[in-house]
Amino acid sequence: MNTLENIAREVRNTAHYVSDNVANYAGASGGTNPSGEDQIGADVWADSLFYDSLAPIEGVGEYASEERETVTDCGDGYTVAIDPLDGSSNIASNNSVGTIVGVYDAELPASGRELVASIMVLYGPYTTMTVARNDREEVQEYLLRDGHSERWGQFELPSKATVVGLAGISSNRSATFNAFATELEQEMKLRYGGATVADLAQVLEYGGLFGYPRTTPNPDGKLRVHFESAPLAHLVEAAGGGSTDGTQSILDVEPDSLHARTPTFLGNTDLIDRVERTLDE
Ligand code: FDP
Repeated sequence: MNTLENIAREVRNTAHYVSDNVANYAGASGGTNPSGEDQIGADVWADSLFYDSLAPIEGVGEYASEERETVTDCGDGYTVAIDPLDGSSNIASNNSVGTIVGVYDAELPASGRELVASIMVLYGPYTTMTVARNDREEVQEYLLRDGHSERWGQFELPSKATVVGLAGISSNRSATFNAFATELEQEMKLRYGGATVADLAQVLEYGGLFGYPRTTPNPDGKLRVHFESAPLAHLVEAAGGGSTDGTQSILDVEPDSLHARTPTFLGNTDLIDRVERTLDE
């Protein structure tokens, strides 16, 4: 089994465990993550589970996590960058959360062009894992249940766009962006929950656009390039969609630090073009 298969297998095994046990950590509080945000106990717990399963894999050279200040050296090979529990502020209200994994053939900081694989796990009413690998043609979706995974079919973004989910309080967004958001909400159904993986899953299933723009509190956007934006852009682009930071594919964003952020838009390519035309004005 090669390294990418071992990584996918360990993500799957750990995701089963997270899915079965996350309720035990729902109310637990944690510290502060390297981006200065409150962690809940589940963030720290999930990070240590994924570290224990991914760092020992032969061919994994570095483990980087949204929950850790620095990269941990663990041998020679790929850098695994992970958001162990994306959208964890949704746990208190018992809404969906996810895990995002990017496998880079480079040390960080690195652009998404160095990604060789991306994985997204969605802990919803049931748990799914979606995998894009540069050595595979198709994006594969798996259903995780009863301790094993079943292939669920290949993933391709629907050509018709029907849902839109845009983050941020409108008074914290630009007037240009708000006018664009109103336009989109007249054309498509609003689907926004506040966990990137879950919101993106709507777009992957129904076609549309997910976006976290620049806001007053987060002038560079909120999502982190290495842990969220680039791996998800890699996955969406492999599924036939597009990504942009407003001017270029997110895969071309060159982060200057481990926890760098970027405005993030993911979805159907015609909508990504419209985002770029609008934000360029
Ligand atoms: P969370 O802080 O709950 O972990 O970047 C993490 C993230 O969730 C994304 O999953 C989500 O899209 C976004 O932050 C939501 O943030 P706000 O509710 O602060 O806008």
